[in-house]
Amino acid sequence: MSALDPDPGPPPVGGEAAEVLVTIERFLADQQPGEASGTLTRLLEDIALAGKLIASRTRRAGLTELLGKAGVVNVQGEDQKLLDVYADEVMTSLLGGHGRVCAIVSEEQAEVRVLDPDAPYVVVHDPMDGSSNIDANVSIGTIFGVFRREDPTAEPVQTDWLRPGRDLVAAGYVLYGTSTMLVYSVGQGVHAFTLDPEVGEFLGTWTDLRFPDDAAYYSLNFASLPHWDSGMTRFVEWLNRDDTPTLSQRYIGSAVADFHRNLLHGGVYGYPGEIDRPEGKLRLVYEGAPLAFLAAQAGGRGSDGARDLLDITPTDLHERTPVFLGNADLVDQLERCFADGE
Ligand code: AHM
Ligand code: MG
Repeated sequence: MSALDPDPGPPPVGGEAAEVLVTIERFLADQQPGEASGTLTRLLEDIALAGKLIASRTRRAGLTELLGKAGVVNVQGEDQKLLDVYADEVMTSLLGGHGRVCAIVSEEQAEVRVLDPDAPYVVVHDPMDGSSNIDANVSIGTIFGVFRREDPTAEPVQTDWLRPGRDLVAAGYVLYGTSTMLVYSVGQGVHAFTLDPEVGEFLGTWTDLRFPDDAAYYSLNFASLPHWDSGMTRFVEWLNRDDTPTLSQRYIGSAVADFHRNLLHGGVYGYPGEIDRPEGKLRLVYEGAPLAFLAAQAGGRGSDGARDLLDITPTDLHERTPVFLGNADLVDQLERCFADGE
């Protein structure tokens, strides 16, 4: 798609094609005309700009020796790739200094960074999700969530960022795939924009995305099957209960990309807890909660297997949780499979 050829093609089953050619900036402004200061709109525009910069660097990664490791280990004990570091720096530098973002929580930083103590919003983000896929030229993404502080005049406190996903006022992701797409919600449906590299703008592609009723995929890393407990085993049996399964299996290993495909085609993504690692791998604050917010806005759900991910109040910035995201009926079924063993 380009600005000169604005037809985004047939919409996914659960969405509508954007009716007019619109930039993300114009769409945001039109969508929230009542927002007194426009601060949240500006903040989301800053994230869109960060997405463009990261997309540009991602496209040239193989040429600029950005592939490979930065030589440091992040707070999760994982190798940081150079693109992780770059994406983290871009997000921080674009979000700070405008009086909009009080504090930022990042997968790549051990501590919360207070940018502007008097500002009204807190941003949580995974600047480069799926980074183990970078070397192989596989889709990766930036996940973000936005909280509004209850009292911006007060000193920033832990409860400004250790909050349940239900308190998010916005969430989204930028997916660096075959094209770059920004998908977001401010609590009024889920909208998707595609970066036109020729004009450098995110252009409206689909509005009001909804998980289609007939799900196509489930996304699980079956290498971990021996480590899953009986609830997961029951769910896998249920998924494959017929001779002719209705769902096909797809697993990219970039949560944001797996989520995006399942949002368009219907399905469920899961990173379960394991017997020796019941907390799983993914992080609640900047992976599970923002994606669960989007899932709910698209008619789906997020769960840790027993609780709605949006209802969990984190006690630690980097808290891990089992994560299941997708069509509501599939997530409901998964919870039943876990509950059956209790
Ligand atoms: P990351 O944030 O360090 O990239 O880790 C999270 C990623 C998810 O995007 C993905 O679903 C998962 O880790 C893949 O893990 P595994 O290789 O164990 O299946
Ligand atoms: Mg991640």
